[in-house]
Parts: sequence; C-alpha cells; structure tokens
Amino acid sequence: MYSKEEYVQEAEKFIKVHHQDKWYEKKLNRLESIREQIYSEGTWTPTKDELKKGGQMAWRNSSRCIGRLFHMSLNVKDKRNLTDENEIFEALVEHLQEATNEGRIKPVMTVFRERRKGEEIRIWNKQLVRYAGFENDGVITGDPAEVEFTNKCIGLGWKPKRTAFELLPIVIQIGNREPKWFELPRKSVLEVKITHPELHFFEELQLKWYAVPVITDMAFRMAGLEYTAAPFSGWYMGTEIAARNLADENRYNMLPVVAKKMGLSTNSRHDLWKDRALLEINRAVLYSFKKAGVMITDHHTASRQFMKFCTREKEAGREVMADWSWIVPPMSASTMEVFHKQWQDNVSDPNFYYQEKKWK
Ligand code: HEM
Ligand code: NRG
Repeated sequence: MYSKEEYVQEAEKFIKVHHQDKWYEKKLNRLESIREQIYSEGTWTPTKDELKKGGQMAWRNSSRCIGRLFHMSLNVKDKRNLTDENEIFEALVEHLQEATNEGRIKPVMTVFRERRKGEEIRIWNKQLVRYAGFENDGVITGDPAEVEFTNKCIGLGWKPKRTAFELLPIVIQIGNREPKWFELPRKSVLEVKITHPELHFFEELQLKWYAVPVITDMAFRMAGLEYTAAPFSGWYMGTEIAARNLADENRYNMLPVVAKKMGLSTNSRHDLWKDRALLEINRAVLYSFKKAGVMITDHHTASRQFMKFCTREKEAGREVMADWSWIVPPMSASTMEVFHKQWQDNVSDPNFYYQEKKWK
C-alpha cells in the first residue's frame, strides 16, 4: 500500500514524462491539483488525455508484445463513470464492435473505474471472446483451456449446447456482489472459417476462430493507479491461432488430424510430420483471414515491425524492454531477426499485470 506522498510521487513521475513537450508552468499547476486531490480524496483522476497516454505507454512497456510499433494508434475509451454490471456489459459489446470494425481491426482499450474509487470491477473471462470446453469421461469437446471456467459458468446458471466452438458468456463482478453473466450478441462477434488455398479437406474439419483477441483479465496500472478492468485488443498474429490455439496438445490438438488428412505417416518423428502439418495450418489461418477481409499479421511481418519499433525507441532515447521467449514467434524462429537479438527485461509502469482470479 502506498502512502499519500508516494501516490503524489508516482503521479509526478507520470506527469513529468507526459508533459515533456509542454509548458513547465502548466506541469507544475497540474501536479499541484493532483496533490490536492490525493490529500483530500485519497486518489486522483487522470484527464482523458492522460489516460490515453497512460494506455499507450502501458502497451509500449509490455515486454511480451511483438505488436508495439503501433502503440501510438491505441484508442482509449473512458468508461470510468460506469457503476453497474449491465452498463459495463454494454460497454464491452461496444468495445468489441468498435475494435472489430468489420474486419479493419483497430487497437482499442476500455478503462473502467479505478480500484480505489469504489468496489473493484472484475471481468472473470480471460478474453471477451473465447470458446467453452467440456469434459465428458476424459474426452474434451471445445477448448481444453476453458474447461474449468466453463464449469464455473454452468454453476452460475449458464446452459450450454456443448459444441466445439461455443461462445462463453461474459461474467462481471463488482466488489463482493454476486457475479452477473451475459451472452454476447452473435452479430457482434466476427469469426473466420478456416479453409486452405490448396488442401480442400480443411473445410471438412470445420475449424474457425474469432477475429479479435480482447484481453479482459489483466490489470492496467499507471502512476500509482490500478484499473482492475481495462480490456485491450489489437489484431492477431497468425501463429497465435495456428501454432498454439489450434495446434497445442492441450488445446485443439489438430496436428495429428491434419497430418493424417495430408496422407502423412505419423509413425516417425524423424519425418517431421508435425512440422509439415503445422505449416499448413498456419497457411490456412492466414489465407482464411485475408480472404474474409479480417486483419491479421504473419510472424515475419510482425518480427520486422518489432525491429522497427526497437529502432524508433532508440531514436527517442528509450531502451526497449522485451521478453525474448514471448517475442520470438512459436515457429520458424531462426528465420526472423528477433531470434538473433537480446533485450533487457525490466518491468516499468505504466504496464499490464496478471491479477489473482476472483473465481478460483
Ligand atoms: C502479448 C501481438 C496489440 C499488449 C502479445 C503476443 C503477441 C502479440 C503475439 C504474445 C501472445 C502469446 O504468446 O500468447 C500483438 C499484435 C497486436 C497487439 C499483433 C496488434 C495490434 C496489443 C495491444 C496491447 C497489447 C493493443 C495493449 C494495449 C500485450 C500484452 C501482452 C501481449 C500485455 C502479454 C500478455 C500476457 O502476458 O499474457 N501481443 N499485440 N498488445 N500484448 Fe500484444
Ligand atoms: N495468444 C492469445 C492472445 C494474446 C494477445 N495477443 C494479441 N493481443 N494479439 C490468443 O488468443 O491466441 N492483442 O491485443 O492484439
């Protein structure tokens, strides 16, 4: 827990960076008003402009994110005034629609009330759109990573159809109140059917994925303030879906299925059947998103953009912090420049943080 003076110091650090290019006088006035607010109310309220800058800096400081070249384009929606679950749910749907933008995806963050401004707001889901997972006699239908959360939703009264790509409800909790759950309107969730430019059996597999990853379970911290609900989203890099969500053994585990359909023998690891199947799933995802007019990036482009971000940051006099094991994409690593680099990885605020789950 910070003391009041520590809150003032955190605010001061932030305001100094934010107002680098502005009048010194103005900066001092702003700090004076922040100090007064902290001493009278125990917290302070960033302006919309400061909040936006804080969000962009948090993205810029996210050492595991390869997409940071675009941090200045982050659109920050100020929903700090909302106090009830229904309104918050509406704002989440609005976020999804605005970010999706019919496939021309825009980076967006929505900020809800700060922790010390009232009862804590939490979104239980990992992401706004995720597919449920169901276990029955050791057999899993849907996304194995969501089995536990799916059971929790069923416990809250959700009635699923138990299909492989079933949208989970959104669960919102304020303080210690009963959590409330909501179904996303179908039309606000853009999804892409996965097909392949040459391998037509992909249609039979009936795979799909959603267009926009909206992370809902991380806390956004800036200048000593903590926003426990501040969902953010950009667009996908193909490997996230194709090399992990659809391929990992503890996710949709499609490599053996695709390899068999390709007519490959799965007896010898030495034949690299996994690598060949992995490549084709990745081609299928990139091809399908492109065909559907939904923005996505391939890992080679993302790697180059990240290197450009590093150059620009250096020019701006800032050192880039990066977590190599997350930045390097999960396939064809050594073909990309990022594989051959090293970075420091110290955490600095503003940033996004994991927080303890409320439902476990
Ligand atoms: C992580 C790409 C936008 C913040 C990641 C990862 C990728 C990625 C590939 C690693 C994910 C994984 O391995 O599971 C992109 C792309 C974007 C984008 C292509 C397109 C614009 C954003 C935005 C924010 C953000 C808008 C925040 C405002 C983060 C954070 C992580 C991350 C905090 C780490 C998540 C964790 O620790 O679980 N990003 N990102 N990214 N990204 Fe981005
Ligand atoms: N790997 C996760 C999503 C993590 C964040 N990735 C982004 N973020 N692209 C998945 O769903 O596969 N973003 O804000 O765009």
